[in-house]
Amino acid sequence: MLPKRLIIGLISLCLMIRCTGGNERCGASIRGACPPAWSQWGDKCYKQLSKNLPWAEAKQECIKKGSVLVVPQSQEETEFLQNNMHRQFWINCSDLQVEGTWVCQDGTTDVEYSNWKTGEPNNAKGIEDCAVVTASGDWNDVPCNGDSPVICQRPAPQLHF
Ligand SMILES: [Ca+2]
Ligand SMILES: [Ca+2]
Repeated sequence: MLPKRLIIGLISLCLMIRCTGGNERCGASIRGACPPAWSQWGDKCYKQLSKNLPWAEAKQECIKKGSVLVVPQSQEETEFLQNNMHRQFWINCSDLQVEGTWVCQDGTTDVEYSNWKTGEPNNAKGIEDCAVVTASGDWNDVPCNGDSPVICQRPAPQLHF
């Protein structure tokens, strides 16, 4: 049996390898640290809600769970969500404030990544102000009042040292 001190030393070493060095505050996400029923990918936890909702309700339900409506930031993240949750789902992007000006938020921070389908967003019939990931993985603007699957995201718990 390995001495306890050695085991703790090895665990600390594994965590420190994830650090960027110097005096910078650094974090390491803990594998399997998401709350029960939440799935982890990288440093985020995700949960699909049991029913489909309109966009504004979807956003509210995620906030109630201490999370935000998902907004995937890469093709890899999109594929994880499509393969493990649902092919199509709301994302935290809308042009409700100013028509044609799309705002995508990761929590309360605006994000730049987008993956619009060719020809989208097209504001069809003048009533499309909320965005979904489509079955093909790219984005489309659709009416906000339709029901779509909902995935919430929250940061995975971090160790800071
Ligand atoms: Ca619009
Ligand atoms: Ca559209």
